[in-house]
Amino acid sequence: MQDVSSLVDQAREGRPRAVARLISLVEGASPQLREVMAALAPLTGNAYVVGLTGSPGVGKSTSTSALVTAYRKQGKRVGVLAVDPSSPFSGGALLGDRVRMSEHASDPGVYIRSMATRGHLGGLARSAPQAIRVLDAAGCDVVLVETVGVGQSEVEIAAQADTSVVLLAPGMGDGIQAAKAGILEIGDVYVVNKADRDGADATARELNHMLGLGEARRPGDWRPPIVKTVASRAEGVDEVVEALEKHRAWMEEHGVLTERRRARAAREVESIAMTALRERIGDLHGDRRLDALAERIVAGELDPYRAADELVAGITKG
Ligand SMILES: Nc1nc2c(ncn2[C@@H]2O[C@H](COP(=O)(O)OP(=O)(O)O)[C@@H](O)[C@H]2O)c(=O)[nH]1
Ligand SMILES: [Mg+2]
Repeated sequence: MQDVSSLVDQAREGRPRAVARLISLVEGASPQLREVMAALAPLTGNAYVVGLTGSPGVGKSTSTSALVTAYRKQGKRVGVLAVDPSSPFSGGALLGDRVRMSEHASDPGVYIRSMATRGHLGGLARSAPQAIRVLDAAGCDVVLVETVGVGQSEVEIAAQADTSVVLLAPGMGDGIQAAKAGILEIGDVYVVNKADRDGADATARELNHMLGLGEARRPGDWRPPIVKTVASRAEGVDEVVEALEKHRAWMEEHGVLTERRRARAAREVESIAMTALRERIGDLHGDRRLDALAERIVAGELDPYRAADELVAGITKG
């Protein structure tokens, strides 16, 4: 067992090993999870969390790396969480990410963490916010979360950000894919990357059209901008940073940032509580209380709804 408070102190001093250790503790079902979360709580709420999502190969890691450079120029401390459910732990995508992030590897103002999974997305969706909290508590001003935006859980992870950036690239059939995965609903900023390739303008136009279709905006509503970039040459990245700053300012002005964080926290509590309840109810299989209720139903003394009420009341009393 490790001393959590000294780990937290070290993480706040910017020691990468302490940050890594804390993330490992909150990732798994560590017995120290609760202690870590309690220690982190008062230290969080400062980091601006930006999610980057899009199909594999669209340029998320390249863009993330370019954004890190841009934020470092502003003197900000940056955390990067690369969540890649599509690749096994030692697989190609994360390895590629590491190469694309390698220029930041020796920068003490940057902390980079990959989270991979072998098909356990639900768990990742649950542990990503805890990892974000560790980076926040460790003093990161900005946390960039890269996820592949192809499925519901990935979109869930992306939705844990304050601002969601959706990336597309020309000629990847992205428009249709994006609509399918529902990422057209979550984008606050859209990036058409690989603008050095043919079709970037057409992709931007198509996207603009698709975004406009569902439009029922009132004055003062946020209209997601579309920014064209060549991430591999860092072109357009300053415009992305500018769009992020505008979105953040808009959220603060309209109380949206607090509202989003509150909604996120509520979902998180709900999910933890539901898991706890499900575990307790799971424990009831073969439980005498359940058997007794079942007998009374069979005997016509009780209906199943009343029985369920009694059961839930019994469980929540502890
Ligand atoms: N031509 C071109 N290639 C790019 C651009 N951005 C990234 N790439 C390349 O696209 C490939 C996938 O990039 P990566 O950042 O790993 O995509 P990810 O899977 O979304 O993280 C890499 O070979 C990058 O070098 C760009 O703006 N233009
Ligand atoms: Mg990547």
